[in-house]
Amino acid sequence: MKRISLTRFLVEEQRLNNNIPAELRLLIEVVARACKTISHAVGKGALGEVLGTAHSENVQGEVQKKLDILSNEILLEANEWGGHLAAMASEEMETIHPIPNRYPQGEYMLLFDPLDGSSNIDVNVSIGTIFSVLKAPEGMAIPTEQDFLQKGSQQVAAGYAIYGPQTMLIFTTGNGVNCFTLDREMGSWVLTERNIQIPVDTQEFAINMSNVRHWYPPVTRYVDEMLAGKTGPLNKNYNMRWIASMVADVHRILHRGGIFMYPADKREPDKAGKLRLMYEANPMSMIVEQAGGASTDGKQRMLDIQPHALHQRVPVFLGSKNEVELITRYHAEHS
Ligand code: AHM
Ligand code: MG
Repeated sequence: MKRISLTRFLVEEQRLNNNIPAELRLLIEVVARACKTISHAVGKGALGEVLGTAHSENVQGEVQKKLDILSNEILLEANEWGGHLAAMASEEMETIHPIPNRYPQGEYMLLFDPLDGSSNIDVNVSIGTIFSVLKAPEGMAIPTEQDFLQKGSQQVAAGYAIYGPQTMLIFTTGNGVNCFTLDREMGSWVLTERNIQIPVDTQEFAINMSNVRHWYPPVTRYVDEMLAGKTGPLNKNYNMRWIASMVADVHRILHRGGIFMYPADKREPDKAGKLRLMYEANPMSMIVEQAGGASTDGKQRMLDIQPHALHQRVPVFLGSKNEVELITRYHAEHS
């Protein structure tokens, strides 16, 4: 197999398609390097004394794990000094993190969920890092939280690293989705899949079924129809998978098709669901669309939503195009 490194891929991509400016290339390489460090810490587990809770809460009131905090610090430190960023924002930090003025300011802003799937950390199940890249406002002004509130369609890059049996990096700069595997001996990212495409039809769904009693009618209807199988209205038998790591569930869907759902439910008066628009839904939606899939909040295209808060939550329906269109239609019919 001819080995194409991440660096070579990025340089050639810039040369051929001119869609990865030099600073963005640097940004992706730095994020990839940080993910390698996180992967190393995750891989050590109890031997690195990184498992367990940190006895602190994040801005959403969720208990933080030691690895949540460590991964956040690794990403901040790696990205502060390179001159490619103007500011960062993280699921684990209440407010934005402007680049300290001892370092040069760059033209991009980076958002991340440093370690997604926290409930899986201590049980050795796949977890990941999700990232999203936006352009900073023109001029040299220090970005504010308001500057981050851009629609997902404004993202210039999005990706995730998955820490599973293999460590992989999947990202898009708006020109398809490519996958790199970490060669642990060499310490380098190697291109292992080009232009991933999600099958438009599927017989697999992912949802936390324990919440069934809290769902709204469009979701109950859709899941009931899937469970009815071949003799039901959808005319096929479905299988279910739920890893409880969005990164791992989306990774599976990218490769074999499927629909991932985290709906809003009756427990939350604001009908927002669990997942975060800026750190989870938007980057995953860009990846899924670039792979030929679809993503909505049940009502509209995810990437068209105008954010109103940094830590905003949103219902998520993404994956194989025909299924996402169906559940979105059910929402319209029940409204
Ligand atoms: P996290 O960012 O705190 O880890 O939460 C997000 C995760 C997703 O990865 C996953 O899809 C979901 O929460 C699992 O939720 P549940 O606990 O309801 O299964
Ligand atoms: Mg998360």
